[in-house]
Amino acid sequence: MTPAAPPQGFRHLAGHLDAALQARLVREVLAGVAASGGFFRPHMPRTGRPFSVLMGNLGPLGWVSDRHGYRYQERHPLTGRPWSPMPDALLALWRELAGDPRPPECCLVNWYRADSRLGLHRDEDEEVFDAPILTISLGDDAIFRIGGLRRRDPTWRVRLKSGDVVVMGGTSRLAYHGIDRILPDTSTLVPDGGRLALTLRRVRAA
Ligand code: MD6
Ligand code: FE
Repeated sequence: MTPAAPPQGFRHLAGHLDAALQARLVREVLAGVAASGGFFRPHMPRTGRPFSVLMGNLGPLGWVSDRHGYRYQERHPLTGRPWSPMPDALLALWRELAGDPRPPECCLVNWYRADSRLGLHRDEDEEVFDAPILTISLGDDAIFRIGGLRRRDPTWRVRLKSGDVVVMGGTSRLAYHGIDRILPDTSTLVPDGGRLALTLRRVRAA
C-alpha cells in the first residue's frame, strides 16, 4: 500500500540548483574529500558487511561506520586527517532552506555507482533532532523511498535528479528512508560517473 502523502515536514525541491552551481559543488566537494584522504568504504557494525556506497565527509564532524558502531568523529578513519571545511555554497543553501540559525556540522558525501543502494534507515546518530536534514543530489538519477516512523509503515517513492534538494524536518526528520537504486548513465556531471548525495546535518545542540 502507498500512503497518500509522505510524512509532514518532507519537501522535495526539484531542480533547485542550476547547472553552474551543480558543477561548482561537484568540483569543490571532490577536492575537499580528496584533501582529507579520499572516499572510504564503511562497514556495518554487527555483521562487518561492506556498504555498497563510498563515503566522505566535510565540516567539523564526519559520520563513520565500522565494527565499533555508527558515530561522528573529527578525523578521517584511514588517514587521521581532519575533514575539509564545507564549501560556502553549502552553508548558503542551509541558511536558505533549513530555518535554523545554527550551522550544519556534518556534510556526509555518499558516492553511488551503478550497483550501489542504501537500505531503509533512520538518521538517528545525532544528539538533536530539532534541525532538519538537507540532501542535495548531483549526477545520476536515484529512486528514493520514504516511509513513516516505524520500519513497517507504508513507503512513498520519489525519483531524485541532479540539482534536487530534499528537506526532512518536522515529523519526517526521523522517518525511515533509503535509496532503492541508481539509474546509471542518466547524467555526466560526476567525472567518474554515478551519483553524489550531500547530506547536511546539525549534530550537537549548541
Ligand atoms: C541519499 N539520503 O539521498 C540518501 N537522510 O542518497 C539520505 O539518507 C537522507 O536524503 C536523511 C535525510 C535526507 C536524506
Ligand atoms: Fe539518511
